[in-house]
Amino acid sequence: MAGHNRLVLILGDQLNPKISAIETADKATDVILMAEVASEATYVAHHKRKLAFVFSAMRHFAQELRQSGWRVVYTKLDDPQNAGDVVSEARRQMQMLGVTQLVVTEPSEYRLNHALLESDLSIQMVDDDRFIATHQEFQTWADGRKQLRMEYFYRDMRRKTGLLMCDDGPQGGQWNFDAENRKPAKGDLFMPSPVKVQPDPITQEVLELVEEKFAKNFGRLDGFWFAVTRKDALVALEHFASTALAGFGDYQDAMLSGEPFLYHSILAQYINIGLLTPLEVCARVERAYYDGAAPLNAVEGYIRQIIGWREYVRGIYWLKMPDYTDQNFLDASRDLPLFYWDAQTDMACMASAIEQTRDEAYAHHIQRLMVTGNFAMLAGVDPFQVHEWYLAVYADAYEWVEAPNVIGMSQFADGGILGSKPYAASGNYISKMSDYCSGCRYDVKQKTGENACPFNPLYWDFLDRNQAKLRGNPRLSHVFRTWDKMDDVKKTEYRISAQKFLASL
Ligand code: FAD
Ligand code: DLZ
Ligand code: SF4
Repeated sequence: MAGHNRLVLILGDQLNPKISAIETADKATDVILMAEVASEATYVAHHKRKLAFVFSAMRHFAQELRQSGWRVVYTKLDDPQNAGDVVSEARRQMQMLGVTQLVVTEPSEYRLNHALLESDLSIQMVDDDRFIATHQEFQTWADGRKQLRMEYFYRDMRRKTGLLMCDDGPQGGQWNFDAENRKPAKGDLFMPSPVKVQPDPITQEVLELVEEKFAKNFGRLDGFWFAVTRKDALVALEHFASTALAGFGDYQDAMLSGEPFLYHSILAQYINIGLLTPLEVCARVERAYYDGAAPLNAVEGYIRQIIGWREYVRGIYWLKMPDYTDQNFLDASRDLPLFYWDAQTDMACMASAIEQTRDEAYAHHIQRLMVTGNFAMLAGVDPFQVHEWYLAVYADAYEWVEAPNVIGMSQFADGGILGSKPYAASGNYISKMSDYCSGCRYDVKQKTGENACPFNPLYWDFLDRNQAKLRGNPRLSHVFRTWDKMDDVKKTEYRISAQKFLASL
């Protein structure tokens, strides 16, 4: 096939018409390659909904590219000629087209980035300019700092983007309004719901493919409602900005039974595969503040999650890979309990978060951090197994964002690179921020014994077990003081209750 200069590879999380690889390409001479490949579909046992979401969004994106005049080669998962992995499929297509040069926007995960760079293909890898900070900028920011803390990085990102900035500094005179956030929610609140899209024939075909080829994977496909095009993802953004954003700050950390979404945006899966860009999301949210449609605490809090946390975790990932996912600072070695897959546990908070994860491929931040994540850390589960679970079960999960959140923030397995102390909490925190405890067989007020909330003895047992590594942490000095003041009988009761519970897992 003479006349084609280069093959432009577009990966499943690069579905934006302005992605840098496409910006460097020429419609007249270059061909775009998109491929559904077994290696990407199986490097962890992804949730069925995540697979269907990615494949359907890829197929829709290929159709849009063709409609706008690009020549697109698209390999479906069940194509008998499919080479099975990204590098081999690119090589096969390059040979068929007689093309010697491959162009790709840098893959977001180390694994694939490395596989492409180590391959025998002639590759032009271009920066992913969807992110606000370049690798070099993050490296420069991190160089020479004793501690990497998100808050200071975030301020630089505010200055760089100009979001919520006025001539004399940050809007409202403060960088961060979290003191006004984090209220518990009541069941009778008005509850916005995300926009739900009816599957079209392309999505239907993909749903059947996933049901057939990934029947044993975790998760439910029925009721699939994710947007799979940029157009519908923009509708979802608009809907969030006009219905839920105003309550985002107040109820950011709240949890309610039967309410999986609360005032969250449910946009991460769209942002992470390119249907929306982080900056356009922030610009829309900022407009809501200037229009008087949402208060500053909500808007600043939301923008911080994206230009602060999202960029910061990506920076840490690329700074610390390839070793980051093997970190195990607390030497935790327990196997992930089976109930992370079947939700068969009497702990109402855990059952609720896991059932919702199975049904929606979604749980919000506090469920991920303070329920399933907190439990795994307190119980001493092997952080790599926890990491693989999170990478598999959420529709928005890609290693560059998942691993720092799991290994660093939630399991403290990096020993404090990402966060300054472990997010460990007893049942009291969950009771304060949710209504789960009223429907639980355990009693959150009981500290030890058969009916005590398991988070209570596990919390103290965790601190006791890990004293040698955690005692020196200044942010934990007050909890160790409380532990030290406890009499030996009480301490033994905590230890025995925790051991009995762990033995029952
Ligand atoms: P909202 O609550 O509406 O937040 C707005 C946006 O901010 C999100 O869409 C996301 O883009 C960004 N954001 C918020 N918090 C974070 C954060 N800590 N890190 C990076 N971005 C953030 N996020 C992922 O995108 N993929 C993951 O695989 C992932 N795994 C996580 C694992 C654990 C243990 C924890 C504690 C957090 C994880 N997060 C992950 C971060 C966060 O929980 C999700 O981004 C969020 O729940 C997605 O839902 P939402 O779009 O409704 O977010
Ligand atoms: C997540 C995913 C899945 C399930 N399948 C594919 C695929 O078949 N083809 C593809 O190009 N991308 C897929 N993706 C997204 C990739 O895993 C993602 O682009 C890389 O992990 C980024 O390094
Ligand atoms: Fe969870 Fe404990 Fe409350 Fe039960 S009592 S819902 S286990 S925090």
